[in-house]
Amino acid sequence: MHVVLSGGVGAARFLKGLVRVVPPEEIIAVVNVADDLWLHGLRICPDLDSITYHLAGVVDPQRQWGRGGESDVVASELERFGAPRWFTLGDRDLATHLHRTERLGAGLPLSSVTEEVTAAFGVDVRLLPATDDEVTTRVHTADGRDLHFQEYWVRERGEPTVSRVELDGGAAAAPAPGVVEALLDADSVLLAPSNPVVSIDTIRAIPGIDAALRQTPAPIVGVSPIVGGAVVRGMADRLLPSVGAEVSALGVARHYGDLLDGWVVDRRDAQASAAVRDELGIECRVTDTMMDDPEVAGALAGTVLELADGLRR
Ligand code: FO1
Repeated sequence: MHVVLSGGVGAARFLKGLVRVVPPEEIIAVVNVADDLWLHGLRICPDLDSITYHLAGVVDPQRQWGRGGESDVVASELERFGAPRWFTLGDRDLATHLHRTERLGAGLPLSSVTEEVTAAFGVDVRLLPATDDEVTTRVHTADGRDLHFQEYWVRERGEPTVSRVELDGGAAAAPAPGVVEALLDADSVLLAPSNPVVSIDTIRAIPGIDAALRQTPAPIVGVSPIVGGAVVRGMADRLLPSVGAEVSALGVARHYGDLLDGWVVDRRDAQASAAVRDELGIECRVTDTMMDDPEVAGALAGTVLELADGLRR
C-alpha cells in the first residue's frame, strides 16, 4: 500500500501519475482538510474535491479545481442577495457540496461521506481526510489580520505578507479512522508536491499523525513542490518564509528535516542533490517533476516508487 500525503492540485496531478504505475486499490491518499470552509451553509472541501475530480477525469483543465464545462448560474443568482463573488461555487460542483452537507448533517463523519463521493465518481484510490474533525488554516498577516486560508489565498490573492500560519482546532483533532494504521502498515509513504506549509504540515499537525510518520518502517519519500526557486502552482513561496524555510528544493527538504528518507527534485535543481545527500544524509533523485502531462506524472511516480523500493531493502 502506498500512502500519499496530499494537498490539492499538485497532489491530484501526482496521484494521476501514480495510478499509471500501481493499481489504484494500492493507493491511499491522506488529504488535507484545513482549506475547508462553510459557504452558503455548505461544507466545501477543496483538496478532497480537486483530487476526486482529477482522478475522475472531470476537473476543469484550466483551473485545475472545480468541474470542467462548469456554469455559474446559481453563483450569479446568489449575487442578487449580496453574496460575495470571490469564491465561486459552480453549478455542477454545488451538487457535491449539497450531498456532502446533507450527509454530514445526517451524522456521517467526513471520511464516510468522502467514500460516498469517491464511489459516486468511480474513483478507486482511497481518499482519507487527515481528520474527521473541523480544522482550519488561519493566516495571520503582517498588517494584523487573521484570515481564513481561502480569504488569504483567493480573496487576497496570496499578496499580504504573512507573519504566521496556525491550525485552528488542530490540538483537539484526531486522525480519521484508518489514517494511523495506513501510515504504519504502508509499503511507502509519499509526500506529494503540495504546499509544505498549508497542505503537508497541516496534515502532520493532527495529533498522532507526525508520530505515526516517525514510527512507520516504510520509507518516506517526498517530491519538491518548488522548482528552480519558484513554486510550480499555488503560492507556496509566500508561506515558506513564514516558517523560516528557504524557497528552494533544498529549503523544503530541510523544512521536512529528518522525516525524509528520500527527496526527488526537478532537473532545474540538480545542483541541490549533492547538498540534500551530504547535509541531510538522504537519497536524492533528479528528474522531470513538471507534470504538464500524465506521462511525465507517471514517470515521476515511477522514479519516486523506485527510490522508495531501494530504501526499503
Ligand atoms: N480558487 C479560486 O481562486 N477562486 C475561486 O473562486 C475558487 C472556488 C473554489 C470552489 C471549490 C473548490 O473546491 C475550490 C475552489 N478554488 C477557488 C480553489 C481553492 O482555493 C484551492 O483549490 C485550494 O483551496 C488550494 O489548494
